[in-house]
Amino acid sequence: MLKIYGGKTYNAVKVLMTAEELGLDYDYVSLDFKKGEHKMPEFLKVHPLGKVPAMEHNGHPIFESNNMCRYMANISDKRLYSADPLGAAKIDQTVDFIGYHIGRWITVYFVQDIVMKAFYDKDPDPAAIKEAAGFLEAQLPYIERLLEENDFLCRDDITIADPIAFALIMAHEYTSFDIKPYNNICKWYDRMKARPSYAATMKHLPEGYKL
Ligand SMILES: N[C@@H](CCC(=O)N[C@@H](CS)C(=O)NCC(=O)O)C(=O)O
Repeated sequence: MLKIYGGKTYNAVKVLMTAEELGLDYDYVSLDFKKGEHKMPEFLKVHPLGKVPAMEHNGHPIFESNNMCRYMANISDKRLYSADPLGAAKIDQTVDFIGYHIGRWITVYFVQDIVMKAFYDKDPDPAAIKEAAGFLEAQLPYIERLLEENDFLCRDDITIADPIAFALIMAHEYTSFDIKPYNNICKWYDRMKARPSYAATMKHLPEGYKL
């Protein structure tokens, strides 16, 4: 029994898309941040700090989106991961690079272009966007090169790194983040978006990332 808790956040999209790719049977609960549903005592038993996404598998609470994706791949047939330590390290290296570098700066676009308006009625800070754009200009060419070598980020088939990156890069549809200069990333993005897992995931977020 797998229960996934999410909301309007890219971290939930990573997890839902991975579950869909793996063909897992799950129940989905969407928590409304504006109503504070993620801070209710029941949910704090699943995530002690009241953050989403999180999940319960056979009664065990698990959180941190990348960890959740990896866990789901491990309890499945490992098709999206690797049973070999070196293969797993190569996938984790891409997952970590995306999270600690690319994702760290794409998050600035989410915060400045979406969250500031929705929660604080503030305009984006151009200096913060400029800084994020500068770091992404240095980092995205590496992702572009990975996609020169393979159709997906780690090999010619999908791994957990792809939905994890896709959910973040999806920001370009809702913010001023632009992927047009990166031809391979654009083609990979379209390939990911055409997968049935994307349509199934977005049924849970009918308005996408709009808050
Ligand atoms: N590193 C965590 C991030 C979790 C997180 O910060 N979630 C945000 C939404 S993207 C949240 O729940 N924020 C509400 C809060 O912290 O009160 C992950 O990857 O799952």
